Amino acid sequence: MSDDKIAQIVAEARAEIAQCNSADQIESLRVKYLGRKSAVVAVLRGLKDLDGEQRKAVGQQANEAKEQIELLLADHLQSLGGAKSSQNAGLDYTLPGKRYPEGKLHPITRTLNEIIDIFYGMGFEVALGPEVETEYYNFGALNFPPDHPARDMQDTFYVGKDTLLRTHTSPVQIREFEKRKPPIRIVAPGRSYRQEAISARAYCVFHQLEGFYVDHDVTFADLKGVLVAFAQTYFGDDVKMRFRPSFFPFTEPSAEVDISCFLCGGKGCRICKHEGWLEILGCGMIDPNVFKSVNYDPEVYSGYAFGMGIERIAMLKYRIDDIRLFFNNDIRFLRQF
Ligand code: 2NL
Repeated sequence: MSDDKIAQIVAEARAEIAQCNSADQIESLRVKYLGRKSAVVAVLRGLKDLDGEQRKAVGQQANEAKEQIELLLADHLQSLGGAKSSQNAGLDYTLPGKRYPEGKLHPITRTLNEIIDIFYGMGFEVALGPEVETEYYNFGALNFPPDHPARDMQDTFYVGKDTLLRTHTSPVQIREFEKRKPPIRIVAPGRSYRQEAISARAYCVFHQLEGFYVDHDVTFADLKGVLVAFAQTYFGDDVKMRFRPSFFPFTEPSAEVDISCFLCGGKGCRICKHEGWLEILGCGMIDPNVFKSVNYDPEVYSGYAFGMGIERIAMLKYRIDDIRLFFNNDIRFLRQF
């Protein structure tokens, strides 16, 4: 077939397509010009009988003709659609879509969610409470003596004579104790505030997750079981755990808890400062005086409680060396999570 012949087919197709006023007509022209029995396809089929040079030239022309006719059909179909319904007027469904920027969770939100999920899976409910608290809920009910240094204005943000920004999430737990009866198994995540000298390790705002379980006959062994399960789920099955005696006003006995360094496996590295251990949380058996503040009989009930700083956990997990990065909202930092 000659160049002229191919050009003529395209011209005929163009004229016929222009006359169409329905999608069905367009479809029958698609069959006529591009279907199995069409002239263009016949040319493409006959290529195998041509010699090298000719095959290349004719093949190229036939393919261009096919593309042109396809385009004419698509364009006309679209103009028909536009006339029929104003909704998709001028819409070209073949254009590439718009890319919308992807949002991300803040690394602290993400860390909190992951930790909450682990405790939720072990039967803990989630409770929230106010960030502005009274001295009683933040300190008094938790067995802080009246002259305890943490109550000092140096350490706590007071917003009134008796009101302050909570320095931990423990008041949420006191409020839950008052509202309900054991057995209670709860985690309380949220923002806390401390008036501290700001540095790479300390900031005036941080996030805490505290948890507790109160029932008959709750023991330190129950606490250990839950914390080991948490640490192995979050940091990896191989992590070991160590409990060091410590002191908190609201628990007795109390312990600080380390995990074996998940980076070096306990051999010693930069992250664990060559100790082989990383401190991740504090815990203990709830002090009888805390039970007395909420009218639970400490002879009837016992319970454990624990608390962890989320920034600290996230810094270990993602190897971040300055806590302030979580609060600057530098998009270059946040994008990495
Ligand atoms: C830490 C240590 C801890 C608790 C928090 C708690 C709460 C109630 C009663 C008893 Cl209502 N205890 N919470 C107990 C032990 C340790 O936190 O290092 N936090 C960052």
